[in-house]
Amino acid sequence: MNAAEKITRNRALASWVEEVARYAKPERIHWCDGSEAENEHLIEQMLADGTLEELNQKTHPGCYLHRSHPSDVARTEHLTFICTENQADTGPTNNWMSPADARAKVWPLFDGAMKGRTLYVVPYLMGPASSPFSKVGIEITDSAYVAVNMRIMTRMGQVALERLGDSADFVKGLHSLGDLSPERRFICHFPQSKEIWSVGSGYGGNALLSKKCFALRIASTQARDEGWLAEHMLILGCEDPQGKTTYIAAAFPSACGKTNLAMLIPPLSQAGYKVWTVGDDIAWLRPGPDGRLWAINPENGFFGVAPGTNNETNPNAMASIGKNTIFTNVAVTKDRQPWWEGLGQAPEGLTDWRGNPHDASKGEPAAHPNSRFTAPATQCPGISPKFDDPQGVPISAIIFGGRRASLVPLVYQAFDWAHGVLVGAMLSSETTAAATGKTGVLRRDPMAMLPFCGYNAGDYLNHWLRVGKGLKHPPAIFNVNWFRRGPAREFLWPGYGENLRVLRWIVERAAGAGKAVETPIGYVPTADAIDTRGLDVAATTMQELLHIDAEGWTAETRDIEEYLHKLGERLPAELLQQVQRIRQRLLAGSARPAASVAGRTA
Ligand code: SAT
Ligand code: MN
Repeated sequence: MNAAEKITRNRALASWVEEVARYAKPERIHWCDGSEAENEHLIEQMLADGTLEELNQKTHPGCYLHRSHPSDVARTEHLTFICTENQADTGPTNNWMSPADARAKVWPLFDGAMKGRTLYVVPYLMGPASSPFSKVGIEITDSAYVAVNMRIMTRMGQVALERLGDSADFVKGLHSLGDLSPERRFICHFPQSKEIWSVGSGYGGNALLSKKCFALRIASTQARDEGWLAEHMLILGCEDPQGKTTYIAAAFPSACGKTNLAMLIPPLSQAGYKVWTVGDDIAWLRPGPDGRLWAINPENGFFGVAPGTNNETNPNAMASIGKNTIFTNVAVTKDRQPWWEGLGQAPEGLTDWRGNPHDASKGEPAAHPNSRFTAPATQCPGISPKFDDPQGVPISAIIFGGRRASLVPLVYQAFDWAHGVLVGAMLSSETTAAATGKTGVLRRDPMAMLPFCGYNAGDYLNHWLRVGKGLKHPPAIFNVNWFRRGPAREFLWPGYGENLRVLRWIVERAAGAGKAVETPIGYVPTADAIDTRGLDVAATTMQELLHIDAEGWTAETRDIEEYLHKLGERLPAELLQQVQRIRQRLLAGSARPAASVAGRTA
């Protein structure tokens, strides 16, 4: 019995662990305390059994490589279910399974699943240790790899058990690798009883149940019931040369540079500005007693995509992953350094993500396109001093963004919260080859929550409207598009660090200043509102980037209307009215300079 087990006088927890153990029949049970010694022991054990390989300890101290089963390399949305009694509560955007069917079909897969294995009890806390908004989860898993990843991604061990005390209020996550067969792979969520069952996968969001399963799918239903929002958003603080920091939350579908934005380093031309990272993936947002929206990052680490990460695109991510990081499915160099596409010319003697000598002539990447790093958030040089603040940070602006080659301008501001909810609901992105094999296919992804909202999408959008109505000082809402292209498919906007110039306009607008033109779709910066000094972007290109094409937008409103109808009967009528109002304005062809938005306070 170790210290963690000893402090558990929690009856609900102890009896659940016993019940699972009786059924899954592990060889032994280990209660994780989250200590350094325990971590070292687990790593040693995984080095011995081949689950982990050591990386170059001189260049990458404390870093290890894991290779997943080749059929288990990403989250599997089609095997992910929300289990509610009533299918309508799950809604049209989620896969549904009745709790009875889950019991009949999925529960038996845990029968004896842990034979010969260790059952790890992983207590974890989502949110800062002393925050009243943090929540406890317990993951039972038969994967030591999951246990050590959870130690990076969450506040894991003793700290969570202490917080839990003898309360029965925790999210129960049951995970087994099973036989890793996609035929017997399921990820089931029970919002009613706050349970998660995951079997047949050891990868990422399928197995680290704190992340998408708890902090988004289960938490979104808790947030609906308790009056807050659990969102797929980064959180950053933008500090100006006077030392004033404005906090922004931002939602992007995958492959839109979310991690890069969260860790942005201002270019030299923007000296005096600084971006602080509070979170890179998930935000829990609550109305505060002051009428503002306050955010915490429930996570404690980054589970980021490796390919494309380098010292140009994201130096802070590179610094974050220099030590104490677990790499999954990356390639390795001859001297055992992690390697992926985007780090320059492939060196001689690479080993690919499957562990085979890399043959560059085949044209296949050496690292898996979804290869990942798991790194402690505190290793990020730009980590916010408010990262551990129990109250979180006050959010002045919310950004939605997608990858759109045309139509959607570089940035625009919603007229008000309700219009902003529509802007979020309209979020869409063109797929990249890496993700789907098809490029340029438009995928609608409301609030970037399509695979992560744990309940009916119509109810969800209603809940957003309701939360806004209760805020005396709602954040201003914006849409950005870093990915507009010119006639030769070239990007019109340089992106990366230069996105700070757009953030500056957003910060100004959120404070009730900043110059804008009122267009039918929202407020767009005036030609001179975004600082382009020192930037190699022609005035005509800026015009193009900020232009609103009435015809194209009219077609877009029809498309979005059609999409919203697919979200079913529970869709708020208010959003359809919003779309119609935009179309009327487009037809009337209005475009006039706007004063700053009344009533916004910083
Ligand atoms: O695998 S995760 O769900 O954690 C990351 C992602 O796919 O977005
Ligand atoms: Mn994500």
